[in-house]
Amino acid sequence: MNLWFTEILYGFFQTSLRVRRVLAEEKTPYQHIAILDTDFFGRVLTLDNVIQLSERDNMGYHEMLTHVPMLAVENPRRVLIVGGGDGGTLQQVLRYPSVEEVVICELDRRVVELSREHFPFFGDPWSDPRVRLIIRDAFAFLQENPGQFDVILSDTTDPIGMAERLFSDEFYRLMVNSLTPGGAAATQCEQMFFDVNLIQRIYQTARKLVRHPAYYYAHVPSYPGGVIGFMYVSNVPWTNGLDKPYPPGENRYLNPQIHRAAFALPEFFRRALEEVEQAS
Ligand code: SPD
Repeated sequence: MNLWFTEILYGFFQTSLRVRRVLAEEKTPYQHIAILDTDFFGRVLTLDNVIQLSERDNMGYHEMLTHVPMLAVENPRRVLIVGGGDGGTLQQVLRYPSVEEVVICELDRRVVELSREHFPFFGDPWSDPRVRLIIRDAFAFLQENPGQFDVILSDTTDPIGMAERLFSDEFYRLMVNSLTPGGAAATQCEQMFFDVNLIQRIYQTARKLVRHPAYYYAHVPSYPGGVIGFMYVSNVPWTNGLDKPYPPGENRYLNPQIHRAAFALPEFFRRALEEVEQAS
């Protein structure tokens, strides 16, 4: 069999993975979900034909999205995950003994159910009594929960279709409004080579909302161009997390050197963000 999955997220670039077997495939009211068994990358989740995670390299994404804000905040107790129905971010959040509750606000129940069945490497975080799964739109949930969360992690798909709103100024405003004083958020914030304008716009928004926004990134070879970035959004600087001990359990991507280096931006992109700073 010579079956390939091809993602064309950007019109000028494609990624292909060789597929051994299609483990699950279905169309829900929200999206097309597929779980593939692939060569090298292992099990892969795609939503609307875009790779969300692979068994091989998801740790760069999930550890960096989670631990950078979690470590910056003193004893995070209540955490909100927006999206994240695959359970990868949830697994990382639950490593913190200080966490009393994790609310996960996911629109599509089938992402949770299929991921739970096919991704045993996330260790079934759903069975932890601290987890509260809410199947609904994150906007409405944020509106109803101001000042509630020490950490918010926006673990979303790309800004296409229904997810576009999760990259809007209004979403960032609501998210910051739902943080406790001293809280921190991190969002999936795309690719510095391909999405400069989008990231500049979000950085500008974040600068109006908090004192210490910052962009950082991780290597994830199965994503377009092999990198993905995050926006750190907080009144507490990310450097607060640098000397903190990691939570129990094993990191496979993050270490103290990577933590610092993730914020060191290539010159073309550092200048793009500097332009935003100078314009406001
Ligand atoms: N272009 C790919 C971006 C994928 C972001 N979502 C990842 C979800 C993993 N929990």
